[in-house]
Amino acid sequence: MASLLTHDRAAASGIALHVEHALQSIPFIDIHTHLFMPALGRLGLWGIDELITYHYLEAELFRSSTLTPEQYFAMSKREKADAIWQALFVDNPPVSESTRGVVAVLQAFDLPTSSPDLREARAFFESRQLDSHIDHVLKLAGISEVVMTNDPLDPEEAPLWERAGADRRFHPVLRLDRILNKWPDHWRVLESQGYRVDAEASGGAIAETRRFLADWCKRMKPVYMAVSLPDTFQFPENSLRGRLLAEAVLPSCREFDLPLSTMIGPRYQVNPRLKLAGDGVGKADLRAVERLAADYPDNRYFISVLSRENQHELCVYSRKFANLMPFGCWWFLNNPSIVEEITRERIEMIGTSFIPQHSDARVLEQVVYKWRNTRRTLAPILTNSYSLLAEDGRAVTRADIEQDVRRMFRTNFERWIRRA
Ligand code: RAT
Ligand code: ZN
Repeated sequence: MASLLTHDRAAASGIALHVEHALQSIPFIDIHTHLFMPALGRLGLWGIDELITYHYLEAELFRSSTLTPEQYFAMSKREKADAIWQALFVDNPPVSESTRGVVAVLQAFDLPTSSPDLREARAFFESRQLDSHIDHVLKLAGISEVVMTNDPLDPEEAPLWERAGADRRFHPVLRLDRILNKWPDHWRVLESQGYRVDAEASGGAIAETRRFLADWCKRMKPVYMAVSLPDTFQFPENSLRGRLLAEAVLPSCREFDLPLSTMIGPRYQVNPRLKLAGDGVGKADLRAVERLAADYPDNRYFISVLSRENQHELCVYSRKFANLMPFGCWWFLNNPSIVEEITRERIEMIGTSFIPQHSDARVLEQVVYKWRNTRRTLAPILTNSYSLLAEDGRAVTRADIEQDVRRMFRTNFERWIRRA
């Protein structure tokens, strides 16, 4: 009854309309994706076969098909897409979040959503020119720019940065997973680029790693540095990762005035047969975040945690440490029911001082459905917050609502990267 009343009052006072208008008219910044600017060539994925073979859908395939992962991964991209289309879109109605997303993309481009094969969709995407297609997709998604994930130790990507210029639609990010999580497999790549490092990251290797980070900051001009960390992550820690983080990465972030994005919680490769789709999730010990925030007050952190069970704790830590910026409902959390729960909790505990969502898109057109879903889930949550506030005695104006939406989806990010 109470919520119905709140809803009616919201409608009557125009709150719902103002919220809807703000969400639709303010262009958002997508602060974490796996998309690439065209200057980085074939790294950027787009089109129907990539959309259908997204690893979120690959994980679902084996639940509705008798194909084994080995049979599937031996197929060509087109055969894979056909197999997934058949199992998840033809044989079954596509009701899961990731399958429904594909349907929303097809609809956005006026393509058939229930055809027996992908012929028409393939012809459509083949007819698109990438550069103008990107502009069109960003417009459809209501975003002005996206943030990339750029790995200086990726042998395919690194050489492309020698000549890649800036693109106002795509911001670079220096991703550190190979350095921090897989040093033993990758230190030789640093060595081959002329840095005097060794397997133990001993002695001068820390200073050389800082020199490596500095060179890449100058080359790439990243808006932040980033790393994904396992559910078992501990800090401080007398380990390779612990030392590299404390002695190389955090000082470099301070030197270049860059935030560090820490994404904590995957259990890597719980099922290696599924390759990219084989990671799981575990509850992390957020005392590590407490130490990062408390012991390094001059560092700023974007922070996302993958486990649903860690969300409340992250809000509490954010109330204690203003150098933490919670962001996104990441990966397995990006479902309306969970996004709703997390976002309500965050608003109740830290107001609008967080970034509600990022897309994590790996395929260009995914931003269309992911941002549409975010707006759809956020509208009633914000409306409800303002209605409660009005009931308690403070009416909000359209300008207030616009300021909040702009703050959450633009300025919190721009301030953190020192652009506002
Ligand atoms: O959501 C994803 O696509 C994951 O595979 C990860 O890439 C994650 O987003 C990450 O950035 O590590
Ligand atoms: Zn990601």
